[in-house]
Amino acid sequence: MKVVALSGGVGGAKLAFGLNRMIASDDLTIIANTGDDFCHHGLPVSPDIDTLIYTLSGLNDDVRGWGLRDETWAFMGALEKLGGETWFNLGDRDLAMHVLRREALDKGQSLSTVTEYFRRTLGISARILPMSDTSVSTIVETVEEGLLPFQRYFVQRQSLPKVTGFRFEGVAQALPPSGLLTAIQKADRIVICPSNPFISIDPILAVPGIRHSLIEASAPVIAISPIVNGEAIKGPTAKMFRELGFTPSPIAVAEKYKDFLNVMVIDETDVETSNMSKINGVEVEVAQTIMRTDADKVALAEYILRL
Ligand code: FO1
Repeated sequence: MKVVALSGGVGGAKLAFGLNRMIASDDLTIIANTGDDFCHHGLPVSPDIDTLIYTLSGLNDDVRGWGLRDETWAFMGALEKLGGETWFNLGDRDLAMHVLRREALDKGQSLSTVTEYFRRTLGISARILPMSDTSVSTIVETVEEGLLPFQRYFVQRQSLPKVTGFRFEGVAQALPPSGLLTAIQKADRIVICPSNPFISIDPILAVPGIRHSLIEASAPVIAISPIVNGEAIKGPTAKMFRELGFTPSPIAVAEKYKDFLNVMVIDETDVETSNMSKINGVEVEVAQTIMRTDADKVALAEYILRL
């Protein structure tokens, strides 16, 4: 079965891990958000691609959610002594991927080529495709501090400023890598991972051609709600819904995807929606969507593939 999954970082990568266990071949294509990407200390950081690569290769730090397990931080300590900026942490081991990515991009390779190299080298069977080979930058519109580049908002300001909207700079000129739109057309199943709809999935949908190919796709599109009982499992998703004037719930998530969504999978503990059969015409399916263990990730993936 050919499966395409749209994913952000931590929550999405958990389900991607399960899907990768279930489909041990390149029949699985994961489309990664690159709106969080930025250049830091001269190095190109692609947080969601990094998280997917580390999670699918089993090298990730499960507690932090990003970066490598057993990481050390000597580089950050040395940087601090020299008065460098330390609000964004690059671990000693994590530096290797960033230095190699810098070298590859400087030689003229595309982000998709270097991502393909990393996933093959680390033995990941799924294809991981950046949503675009050209740069797209998420900018957060905030009440207190005006426009903030994504990582300044998310990491430096801990998602505290109140959001009024989002911009995806460069998205009008963005180019999906070769094979991305064909993968959607040929898929038997399309999965929207339980990632933040505003900052992880919307940037992917904004890349020219992607939303349209989801609307036109012959495969069913299945989303997993990142909201359970009015709160996000991790991160600022629920806060963003509230600040933008919506009540955070699977209904609000389904509303965002209504032009292409066929099935919304909600958590069995969600009081408001777990007994609904449809949300605005979208089929509702109920499962255990909270993924604490690897077994949970595989079980949710198996459930989605059986739907
Ligand atoms: N997240 C943090 O909260 N603090 C960090 O210092 C940090 C460093 C970092 C380095 C590499 C990388 O790939 C990701 C990193 N992240 C960090 C995670 C990341 O910035 C966010 O989780 C995502 O952008 C949101 O999906």
